[in-house]
Amino acid sequence: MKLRLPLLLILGLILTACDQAPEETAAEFIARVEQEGNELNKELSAAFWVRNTYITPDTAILAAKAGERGLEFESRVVNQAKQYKDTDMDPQTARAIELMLRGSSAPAPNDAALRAELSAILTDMQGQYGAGKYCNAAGECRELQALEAVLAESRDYDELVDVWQGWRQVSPPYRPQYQRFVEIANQGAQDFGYKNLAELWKGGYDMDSKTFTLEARGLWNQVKPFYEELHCHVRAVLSETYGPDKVSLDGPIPAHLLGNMWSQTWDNLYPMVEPYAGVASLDVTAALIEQGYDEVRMAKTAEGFFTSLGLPALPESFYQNSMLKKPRDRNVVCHASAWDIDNGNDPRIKQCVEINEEQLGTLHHELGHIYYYLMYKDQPSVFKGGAHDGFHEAIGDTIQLSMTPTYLKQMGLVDEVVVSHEATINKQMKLALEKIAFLPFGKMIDEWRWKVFSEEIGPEDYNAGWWQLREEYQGIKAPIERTEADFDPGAKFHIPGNTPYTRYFLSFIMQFQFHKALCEASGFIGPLHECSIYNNKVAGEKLGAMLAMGQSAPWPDAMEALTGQRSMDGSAIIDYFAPLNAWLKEQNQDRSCGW
Ligand code: X8Z
Ligand code: ZN
Repeated sequence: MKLRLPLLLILGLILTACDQAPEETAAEFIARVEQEGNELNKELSAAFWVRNTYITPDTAILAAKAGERGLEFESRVVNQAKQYKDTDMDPQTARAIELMLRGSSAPAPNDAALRAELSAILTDMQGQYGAGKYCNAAGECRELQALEAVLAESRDYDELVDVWQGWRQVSPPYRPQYQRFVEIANQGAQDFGYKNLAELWKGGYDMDSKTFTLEARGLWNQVKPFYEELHCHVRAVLSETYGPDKVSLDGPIPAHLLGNMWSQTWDNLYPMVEPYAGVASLDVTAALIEQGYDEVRMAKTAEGFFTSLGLPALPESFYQNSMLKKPRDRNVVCHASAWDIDNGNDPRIKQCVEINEEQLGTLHHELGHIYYYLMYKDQPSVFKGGAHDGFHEAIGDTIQLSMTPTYLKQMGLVDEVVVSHEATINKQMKLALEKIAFLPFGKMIDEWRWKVFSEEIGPEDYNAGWWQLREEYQGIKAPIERTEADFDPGAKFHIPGNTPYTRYFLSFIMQFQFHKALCEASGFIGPLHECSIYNNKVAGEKLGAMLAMGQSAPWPDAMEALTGQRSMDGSAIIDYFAPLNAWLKEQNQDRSCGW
């Protein structure tokens, strides 16, 4: 009896302690996470950078271990941040807590063994993709970029089939790992309080996930009719080229004929579909080669656009520490990426640069990420990030919209600027094959993943579910029979890499809004496809100010700062392409479109 009272008292005290406010204030908690996070980040980026630029079993061990520590940190931070939810905080602190609660694209489960497994799976899948090669019947082995070049240039139907299916042999080995990844990452999402990983991913846009789903669908519906016109015309040209037995005029297009490994952009078909043959040559690749450009000069050319806007020069370390050239003697992850190492002090890109126009474009894309890092460098870590992930993807692409014939002439990359209706249609066709063709692809990848994460598509239907969406959105089909022994989604970088993809869909819409706003700020009057903001400091200041906000405020604030609008809107991209849209409608007049 004597013992009981004190025991109850102690229990009572413990219970009261748990009821009380957390020991740290939210602001103290955020400051501690900032410091711990910065330390950890340095170590993790070192491990991941080395892994990505040197794929070996040893670097897999180091990266997986580092990833595990990152997940442990994330788990701790999110679970602690939960205590502050719905408590009284100043707006900045509340924003910081809200961002912490979002978790990452592969959220950490509470269970340590699961975290270790998750990290190991992701490291391994990425390595397998990065080291992927296809050896054909003749015993000739090629890596992804060489295979992509065949898709881009060859017009030999059977050779294209061979290379298309050959690359897709990379992914079946990790199909079981992907399935396990889905299980574990869903557990992580649930441990953070989400229904599944799809809900977590859709929760990153300052609105509830249902509203976001509708928002994205609305944007797609805005641009879909234009895509259907482009599809109709390209299909007709392909049918003429390969014959109606290979490309039928009322069905989906065989995926391997579109000039790209994933049929995501079709600009490599430009020579085949050029509306007015020979009017205004746009062959930038030839000029780059002729003038002896190398990787560094290509990067400096891209940097030159950003500095012309009044943005800072890249630090010297950028050129020392980036990987701009594919090493000859080891496996690396060639898919281009930008890295914010050491809090904006050591930004780098990793890209297997080849001397051509597409890669020059990608360099601008990557530098868009780098300039975001540089501009939000002084924000606390929790606010370092794009206003949303689509903003981060849109910056470099926005700049590319200013690479008009006039700009290219100034750079000595085209000979003459032809001003005529025909030249405009040609130029717009080339750009639409990149930007409009991409839209349904940008949309369908995460349609697939959202369904996989919510278990609407089960592991036994991964491939069938994929091709159903490929047909529904893009109007394309596999050139040969596919079965569940294949894992075609896994042959696209962002699936084993677990990078969310809706960001690119949003970016391709928003970059035209950004371009329009920056052109207006620069004082440009005229059709937007003729506007270049090169050298314009007013536009540069406006862009820089938006970048410097990072993710410190909900994205509509950043959108408003740049464009005056508070929403994403497809009318800018549609307006931009008005001349081509009219031209396509005329071409398609007597055709039956759709699939
Ligand atoms: O992955 C990228 C960038 C790196 S963030 C090179 N992009 C997407 C892709 O290649 O699939 C840029 C556009 C779409
Ligand atoms: Zn990017």
